[in-house]
Amino acid sequence: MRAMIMPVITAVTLLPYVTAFAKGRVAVEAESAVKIESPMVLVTKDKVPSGLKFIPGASADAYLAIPQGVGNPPDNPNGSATIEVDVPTDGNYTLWCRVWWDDECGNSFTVKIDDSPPFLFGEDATFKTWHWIRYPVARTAKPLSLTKGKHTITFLNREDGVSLDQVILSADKRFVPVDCEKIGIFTK
Ligand SMILES: [Ca+2]
Ligand SMILES: [Ca+2]
Repeated sequence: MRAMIMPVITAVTLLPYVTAFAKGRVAVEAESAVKIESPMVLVTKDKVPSGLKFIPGASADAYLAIPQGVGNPPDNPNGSATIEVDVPTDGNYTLWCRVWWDDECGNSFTVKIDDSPPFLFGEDATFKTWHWIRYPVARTAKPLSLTKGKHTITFLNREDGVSLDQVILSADKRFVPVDCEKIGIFTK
């Protein structure tokens, strides 16, 4: 009898552990944005807005940019992109973005998820190369708590001279994007 009961007890005790380490992520191209407001622009290898130079190495040869010199708040409060994502599971998420920063006055966005209060994204010191950065930065900080289903991520103009290539929301704390990442919804 004892041998038959034990496995049942083990399975029940493991459940909270599994939930706490929920995985899953959604990865999209920034240029899949459903709404792009000037001076945020779409840049593709074949169609580069005047005054801009195409930055090679972007996934799918396309990205979003706020060109250097167009101005930023408070002088120019405009410029945004809204991206829709389908979150695979309820969970605590890290936002990862593949970005290109021109310089220390072009290394951040203001980001909003749905109607959440806006937060500062970026301000790292890696310039003139495509690289991945995350929010929240510290693993101890409060992650983004999201429900399964559709959500919008809005990138707002905070500094000009910034580009955005890919966007990932990941519930897996151990997931770290490397180069151009596969697009899609991953449940493990
Ligand atoms: Ca700038
Ligand atoms: Ca891209």
